[in-house]
Amino acid sequence: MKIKFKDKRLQGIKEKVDAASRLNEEDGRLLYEGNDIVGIGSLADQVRRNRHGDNAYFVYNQHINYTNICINRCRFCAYSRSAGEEGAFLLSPDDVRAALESRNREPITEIHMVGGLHPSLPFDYYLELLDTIHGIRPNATIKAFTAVEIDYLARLYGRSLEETISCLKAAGLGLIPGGGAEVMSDRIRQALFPKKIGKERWLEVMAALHAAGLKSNATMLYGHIETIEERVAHLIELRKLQDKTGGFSAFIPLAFHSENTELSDIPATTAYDDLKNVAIARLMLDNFDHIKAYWVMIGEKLAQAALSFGADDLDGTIMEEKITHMAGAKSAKGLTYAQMKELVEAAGYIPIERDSFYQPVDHGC
Ligand code: V47
Ligand code: SF4
Repeated sequence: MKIKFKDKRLQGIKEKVDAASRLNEEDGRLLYEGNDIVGIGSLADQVRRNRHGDNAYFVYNQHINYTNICINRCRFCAYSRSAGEEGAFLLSPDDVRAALESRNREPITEIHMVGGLHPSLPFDYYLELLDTIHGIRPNATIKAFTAVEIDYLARLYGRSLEETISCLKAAGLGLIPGGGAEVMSDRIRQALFPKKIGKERWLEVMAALHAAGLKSNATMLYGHIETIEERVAHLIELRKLQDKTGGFSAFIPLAFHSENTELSDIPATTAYDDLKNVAIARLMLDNFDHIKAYWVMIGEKLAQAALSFGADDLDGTIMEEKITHMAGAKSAKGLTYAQMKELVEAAGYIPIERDSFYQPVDHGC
């Protein structure tokens, strides 16, 4: 396919993309530095179409946040509270049961559950959460606990990573969400999330999860203090681990929202940067099948446009999102099945309801 680039330097990148030859650090920098958004988007769309044609995926899912009590208190997080602070919450397994039962007429196939690092819950609490969800939704995949939470559980309860993962898996854990790596840079970690695990441990936990047969996603939180070089290095680290394990399913760029955080003077990301992050992920992460446009963070309308800039997935119905809305997100808190389908169709794509492993779902109706 011929593309007329405004930025002629993209021609060299197109030649590599056409030859299925891997983009390097310098290519990544050039893509981020340039301003030919249509050129970058067209290249990403070419790769996306080769993999997925006109298909665009979404999942019928429900988010549960079991606690916002967290000992890490990352500077970019509006969601977390310290124990005893106003606004702190902790759901009991019965509360989780009630949240799931309030939706029990809907054919939900995935429960997405994450929380803060609570200082004092017994390990059995986490097993009970999984057991409760499994009891109510035996056919749904439980996508829960980021690499940060899994590392924490292993350390807090004195078990090895492998033993911790094995217990959680036996209790019903089916897939791991991508959060927690933020941007893999010691500089940014020191400045924004000094108590959170660093790059090496995040990658180690992900590798252990993949070795245990669990798939995971990966994310990058952008739009705060990170440089272009740090974004590119982050993508390359993910790509390297994916070469080794093949365990990543989707990559999700996460647009930073600053309201109610210590970084509230940082302006919202632009649509331009949001689309660029989707497109560049598609081009750099040549070994990732799926690039998600997370409508919660970039808005429903831009997520539709992102389907033509490299994304093939819109995440899902979600029901009630907290992390981004506490930081000022203006998107809906959840969407219906019909709205998800309509978003995809109105953008000119074929809506495919998928399960957590990108298999088409047929509700038989
Ligand atoms: O790791 C926290 C991010 C992540 C803010 O795997 C913020 O399918 C923006 O990982 N502004 C958790 N982002 C969410 C997450 C996720 C979401 C949707 C789908 C999947 C998936 C994973 O949320 C955290 C952090 O990077 N986050 N605060 C904020 N103020
Ligand atoms: Fe805790 Fe996660 Fe918020 Fe950091 S981003 S403070 S680890 S809930």
